[in-house]
Amino acid sequence: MTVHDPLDSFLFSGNQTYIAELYAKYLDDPGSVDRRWQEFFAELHDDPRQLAREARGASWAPSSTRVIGNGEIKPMSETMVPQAATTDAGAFQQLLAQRFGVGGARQATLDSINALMLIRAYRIRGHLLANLDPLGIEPPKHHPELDPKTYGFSERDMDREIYINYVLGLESATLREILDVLRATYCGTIGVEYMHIQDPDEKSWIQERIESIRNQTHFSDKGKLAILERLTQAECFEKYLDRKFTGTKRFGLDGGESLVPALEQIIKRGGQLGVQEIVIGMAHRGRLNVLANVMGKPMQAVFAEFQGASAHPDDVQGSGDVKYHLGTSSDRAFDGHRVHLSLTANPSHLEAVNTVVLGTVRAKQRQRRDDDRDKVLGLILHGDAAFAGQGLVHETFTLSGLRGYRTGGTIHFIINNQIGFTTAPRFSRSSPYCSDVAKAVDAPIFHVNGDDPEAVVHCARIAIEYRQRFKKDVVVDMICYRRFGHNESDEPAFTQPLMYRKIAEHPTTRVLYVNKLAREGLISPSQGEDIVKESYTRMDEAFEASRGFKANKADWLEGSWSGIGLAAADARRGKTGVASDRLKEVGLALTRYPENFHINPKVARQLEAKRKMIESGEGIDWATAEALAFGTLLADGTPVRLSGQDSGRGTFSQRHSVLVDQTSEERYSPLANLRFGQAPFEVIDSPLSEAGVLGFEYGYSLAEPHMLVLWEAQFGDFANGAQVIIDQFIATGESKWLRMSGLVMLLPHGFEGQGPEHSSARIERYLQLSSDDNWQICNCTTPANYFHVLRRQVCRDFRKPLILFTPKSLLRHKLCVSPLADMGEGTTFHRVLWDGGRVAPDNQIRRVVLCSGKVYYDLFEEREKRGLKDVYLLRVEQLFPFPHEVLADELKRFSKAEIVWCQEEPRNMGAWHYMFEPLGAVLNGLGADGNKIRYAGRPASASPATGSHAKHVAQQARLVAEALGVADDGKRK
Ligand SMILES: Cc1ncc(C[n+]2csc(CCOP(=O)(O)OP(=O)(O)O)c2C)c(N)n1
Repeated sequence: MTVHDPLDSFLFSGNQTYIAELYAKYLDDPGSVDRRWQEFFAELHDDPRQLAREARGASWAPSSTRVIGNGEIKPMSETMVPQAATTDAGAFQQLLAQRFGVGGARQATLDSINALMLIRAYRIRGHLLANLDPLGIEPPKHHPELDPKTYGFSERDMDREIYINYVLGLESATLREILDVLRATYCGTIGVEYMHIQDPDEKSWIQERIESIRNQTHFSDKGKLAILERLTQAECFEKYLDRKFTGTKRFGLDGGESLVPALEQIIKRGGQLGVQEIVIGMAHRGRLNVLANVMGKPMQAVFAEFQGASAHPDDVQGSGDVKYHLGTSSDRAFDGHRVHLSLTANPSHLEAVNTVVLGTVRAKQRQRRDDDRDKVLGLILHGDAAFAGQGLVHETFTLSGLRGYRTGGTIHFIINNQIGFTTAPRFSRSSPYCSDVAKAVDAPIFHVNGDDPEAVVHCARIAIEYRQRFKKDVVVDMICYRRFGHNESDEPAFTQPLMYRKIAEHPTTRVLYVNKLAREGLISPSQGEDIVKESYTRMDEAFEASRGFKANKADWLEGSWSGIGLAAADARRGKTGVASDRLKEVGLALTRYPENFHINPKVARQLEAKRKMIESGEGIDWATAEALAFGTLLADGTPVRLSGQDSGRGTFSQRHSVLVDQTSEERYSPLANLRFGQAPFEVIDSPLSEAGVLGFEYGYSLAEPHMLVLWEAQFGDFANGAQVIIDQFIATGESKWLRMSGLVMLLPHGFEGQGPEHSSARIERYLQLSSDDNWQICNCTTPANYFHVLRRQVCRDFRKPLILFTPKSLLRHKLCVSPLADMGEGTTFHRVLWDGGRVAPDNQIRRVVLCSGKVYYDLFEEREKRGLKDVYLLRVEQLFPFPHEVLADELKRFSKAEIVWCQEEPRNMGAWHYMFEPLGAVLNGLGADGNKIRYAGRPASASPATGSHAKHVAQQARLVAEALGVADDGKRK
């Protein structure tokens, strides 16, 4: 159905005078009018509640003033003041008859409805006609829904008075005036998309906020000068760098300078609205400019880094990073409001920093007791190509409204320079705007022409106001251009010759603004030049000071990190054992739930089994050991946060950290109800995302060293989807950016015949990334060691990420249990575990089989079954840092024995390639031949595991037999 059809079929059928009445009925109850009329009114694309609001008139509409197209506000004449704007159809008719005469009422009714439809079309699609592109590459196209002709209006109708009942703040106006208002509001240098928002309050807030002022802030002279000053600083900074360090990569902001006054506005207005801290994430483009001109990083430090100085003092280790990835923090104060700013360090991988920022924001909100989430704000800057292209952007939005992850809305600012390296937008997205993904969460989107700095600042202001009010994400899409190549040594004309010819002729935003202010008589062009000179003088001074500049302090281990230090070179045990009465107290509390709670009978049995374990102090299984680790930390005041897919129950139904009432679905967590005064426990079933959620938890751990923060993969190999977070942040963050993290990654791993996709957590990948003491990689075989390794994370005075391979079948394996005493006072984590069976004296040991993880139990059971006494099993529980001394101590007992490394992973996977060298070195150190380590495991393979269960069983039997040195049929080789 076209917009026009119903007009033909209904309006000209002789029943026109009833339309208003029908319309009012429709507003009250859409079902009360004929289906075809419903369709007709529904074409207005809105919900009845919103229409009713409009029919009543805007809440902000001046009751005694009349606004016309040019924004001028005139007093309404007495005769034009209605009794009250109303939805009552009779009153509406009466009013029209009064104003337009009985004969004119019919036309007036039609005009009103048509005008209303036109207005609504502009609200929805006015942005299509907006002047958004500073280069004017593609002029706005005609759109029929924005053409008055579509609604039956012709040129002749332009000056006829139309009653529109305070929509747009106008009681009545001519079509010409209405169009003027609409074009000023919706088609100027700002195009707003907000009509997709489902929530009526949010939608009408935006509508009122922009329509009441025709979407324009009238800046004071002081405000305009401040904008000019910030623009000038932004432009001169890039030019100065270009002049002093010609050809050096800086990923300049040139063409997008309005970003700087816009960020100032967010900080300033945010401060007025209660924001105390802003966590910023951004990529390369304009980062140096933001560091210097927004974050207040001393210019001499920036210049010194260009001259090769390190960002850190000489005595601080680490590989460092290029200057356009570094983070920093500072305080800014506006009008007495102090706002702490921190720019998160980020890797080259675009958009990867997004959820890291969110996690940090959430942690800081907790630290500041910011329950309303209005004190700490996340602000993420994006490039247009990256925003449209990277899936992590979607994951970022997905987290925005979820329990456990929400941060009260993020401001997204897109520096939309209409190019991604060399690729034009039409080749880099299928959607009309780069920002369209934001519509998935109903975020309002402000497209704004970057050459109108006042409009950009205006949008920034509305964005922060919206965020503070509704605690939801909002997007500013600043359309600008990139004056030079992707970086400063790049030739853009190879691929965009026409665009770059236009850019070459295009004056800078600053020049355009100086001209505008000169036209307004606020400054003379020479005053604009004075501001430029001042800026250069300041930078010259900083440049001079930069020559001898040396960073004297590394910006780490401050704030919530104070008291945390560097790791020592010892066993790093920490005090992880817990007094037995505390263990029992916590253990029994784990089995309690409210009396009237309708627990699932199977879960009740599990809790009962747990109670017996605790009471007897024997047979503590994996999940109970984990709960004891969490519970003892909580009881002693350390909060625990675990997030992952289905982590509350646990993928393998092992955890049940959240009990669900079988009649009401109410949730109860024993770990959150252990004792009065305990620390909070949070377990969150995450959305089905790996990269986004892992990034979030990493970000959380960056801000909060005094909490056990864990992320759990459903199966270990799903972490592949988060590889960028693992490679770019977790493995390297301390080395590149001096940022510690105590994050734990729980990765279910083990070859149990479940096929290629659920067996391997890809141990080899983590081991390959291990160096420089960057993290810890453990694969524990006992619940007690699991208990200790978890507690160790927060019981020492340094933090390192922990990559922990966790079991599946061992969760219910009769041998995989520990006595409570192994968690008691004085007990500790063991990097290497000795043989748990009865074996021959050391000098009679024929073989030492080293292994890690679940295969130990396969080896153990087979050895016991075969009654072998001369094979010793040594478990490497911590693969990295490699436990040289402990292994040397153990292995020196068996000087005559053959050394075997056994693994269930294929030869090209697992720990084999990693182990060979350091284990060989240990053996060489003992006078043995380190090259003679034997391999027992699956042969090399492209896929981690077979899909055939029978084949799996045969392979497993073979590798176990090989390791034990017996034939597969049970005979000794
Ligand atoms: C995930 C990822 N893929 C590829 C790159 C290489 N790369 C660096 S910048 C860039 C273009 C980015 O374009 P856009 O997001 O529009 O930002 P701009 O550089 O134009 O500011 C590309 C492809 C990268 N850094 N990250």
